[in-house]
Amino acid sequence: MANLRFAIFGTGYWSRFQLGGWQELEGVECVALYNRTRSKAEAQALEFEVPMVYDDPEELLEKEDLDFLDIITNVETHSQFVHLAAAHNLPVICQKPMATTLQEAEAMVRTCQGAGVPFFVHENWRWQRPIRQVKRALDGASIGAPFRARIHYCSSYPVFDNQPFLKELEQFILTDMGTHILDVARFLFGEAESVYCQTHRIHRDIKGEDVATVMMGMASRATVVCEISYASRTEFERFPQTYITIEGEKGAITLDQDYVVRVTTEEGTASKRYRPRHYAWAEPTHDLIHASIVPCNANLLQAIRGAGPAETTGEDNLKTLGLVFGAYESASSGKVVKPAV
Ligand code: 89Y
Repeated sequence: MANLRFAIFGTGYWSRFQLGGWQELEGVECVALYNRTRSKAEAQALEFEVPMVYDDPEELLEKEDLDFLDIITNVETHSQFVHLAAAHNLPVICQKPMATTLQEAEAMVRTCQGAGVPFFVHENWRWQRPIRQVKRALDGASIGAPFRARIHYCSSYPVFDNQPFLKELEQFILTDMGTHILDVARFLFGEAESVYCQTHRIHRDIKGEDVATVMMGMASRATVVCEISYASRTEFERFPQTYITIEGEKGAITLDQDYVVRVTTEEGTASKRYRPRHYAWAEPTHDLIHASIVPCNANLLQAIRGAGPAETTGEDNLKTLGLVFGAYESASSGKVVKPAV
């Protein structure tokens, strides 16, 4: 089978990890990079042996024969480039968050549906090895139906050092990390029926909120609380680990510090550590996140090949954004709201 050929738009902070992730997979090759500042694309092309570089997205799409497009630009340009891909009948992947507003995201999904163009969101958090194991344990049903869960992602990691643009976002932690954490909630517990949220801004030098607490009533009747923060001093700093506690009718599952998953039933507790793999292109401090790019890309690739479904289609990710924007609505009104999608 011939390799699937794709191009990347955007060669900033994240794209080198995305490129590393793609190079772990068989049957797919990046043939071109676009970036507004050409020199950045050239440097990355050299490092990852990508043959062509462009500073004009239209020119790239005219000259290259592609099977799909991977958009890794900043969020403000996602919509423009997804519409461009749809106009070229090109299957398209875009980074989270899909868009800056729900309306913009809905238009992106609608346009791709109308054009018959497959559209995916690169939502990798749910592909982290320990989180997949929590899902397997939950599906194994030994703990019975879950009635309450807590998903906890809180640290004082200096996130703005690597990604200074995050300081400028009027809506920060729910768009940056809420997209991931609320998506994990949907992955594990299904859809929500109600959302209540409170936020805080603790860092003085940023525009948006850096702490959010979201409580959801799920269609399954379970209660799920998500705690998200980059302003929480902890005894053991474990960025970027997510901790999870699930209480079920017959037992409990926890994902604790250092990737340990514990399943407790009346028979006792079974525990095992699910460390992420380290890839040569990944930053060791970010192994958990970077390693999850590989199965996420593999899942999207199988869908692009028509060999199976993708978990994080644009349509599916709208529901995650419905929770994110529902949470903002609740935080500003002080009321319990329905998910915005
Ligand atoms: O941008 C965020 C992401 O997707 O994972 C962690 C991060 O880099 C900082 O919050």
